[in-house]
Amino acid sequence: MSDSTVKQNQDEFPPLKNNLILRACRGEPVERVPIWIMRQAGRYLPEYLSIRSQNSFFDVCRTPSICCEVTLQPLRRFDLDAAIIFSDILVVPQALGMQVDMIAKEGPRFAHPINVPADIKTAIDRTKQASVELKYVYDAITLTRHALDGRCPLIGFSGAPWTLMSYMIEGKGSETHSKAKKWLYTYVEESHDLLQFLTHFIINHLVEQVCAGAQLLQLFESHCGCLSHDLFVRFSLPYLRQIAKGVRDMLTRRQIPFVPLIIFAKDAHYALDELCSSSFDVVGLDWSITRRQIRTLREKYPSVTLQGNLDPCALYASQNDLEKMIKQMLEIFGPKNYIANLGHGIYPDANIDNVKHFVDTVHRISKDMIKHESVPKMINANK
Ligand code: 1CP
Repeated sequence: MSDSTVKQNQDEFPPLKNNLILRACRGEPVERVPIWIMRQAGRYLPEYLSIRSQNSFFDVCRTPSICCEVTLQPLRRFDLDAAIIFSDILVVPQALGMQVDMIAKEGPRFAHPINVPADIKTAIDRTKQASVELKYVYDAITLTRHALDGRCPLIGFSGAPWTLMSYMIEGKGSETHSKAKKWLYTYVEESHDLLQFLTHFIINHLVEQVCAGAQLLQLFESHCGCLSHDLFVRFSLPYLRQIAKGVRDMLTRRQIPFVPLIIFAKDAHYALDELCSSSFDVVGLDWSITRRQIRTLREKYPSVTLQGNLDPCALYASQNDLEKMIKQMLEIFGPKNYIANLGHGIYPDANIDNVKHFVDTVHRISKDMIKHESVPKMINANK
């Protein structure tokens, strides 16, 4: 897409009616805390399951009209402050030529995972371009941005290099990721080469999503739980940083103003300092991060917006207990520089009434907190 076409497209989208989440990302005042839910479009919704009963997972991803419908489904039920485009992190290895299937009750499965570095040559085609191979994602984003009619911002996303590399080697989900970790100890140079290649592809994929209409970006580094701090610092963090800088530089060149970048590095409890000082606007925290850690981050990095981190299983609790947990969460994070979310994706058996209660309670309690916080200031101003 040429720079002038991009600019023209951006001007044609309907005006935004709810920019709470963008303000929270910039640290600006909000009247209530914005909330969205990781995996908010998906298997806990009967209307999603009904579409899935007639379409394969990747057909949903590849058909912009269905993709748009599925993205909007949770917004019809809940007062969410952002939509996230329906897609998957594994569309990237697919775009590079790897066959990935979604197996019912099992999850993703690669037909031919990479075992040794020599496999890379046949497994992935380095000439592939995101703008061509993943055009269906960008078409879905443009369609959805129009269909949203400015109701709330649309989030684009990608998997981060280490998470994608580990799937490409393991070929499916794994507890230990020991096959992929073996590469980090035995094929150090080849690992960096693959991570670097993925980094460039991901930067293009994220920038294309913004050009198509995405207003925020989230990077999922889901497989930090199997890394030591040392491995994280060597094989994940440098590429996360490159992506943040690369996306910003490329957007600046295309004259697109500020797009907030969210990093969600699951189980990276050992690297919160590095994440908060790595030029992402928002750091997503998983549900295992403790209240003490959150308080420390707030003191050390007051300008970083935090996102999270209710345990997805808290949605199984009674509404009374859920409300107590939400109140506690809002008190610890505080209502500013904060985006409420779960601390990982919602589970397929989540209680839908409780999801609604989660969203509405975050809005209600935070509105109250903010109103009462501003009273003393108003009294002062009147003096
Ligand atoms: O049968 C189905 O319908 C498949 C279920 C499903 C869904 C709804 C999968 C399979 N992916 C998705 C959509 C999806 N995946 C979204 C968009 C929807 C939304 O958020 O509303 C997003 C952002 C993802 C991201 C994703 N996919 C991640 C990162 C987040 C995380 O959970 O850490 C990961 C790791 C994946 C891989 C994946 N895709 C699907 C499954 C079951 C998995 C995990 C497999 C595993 O490793 O165990």
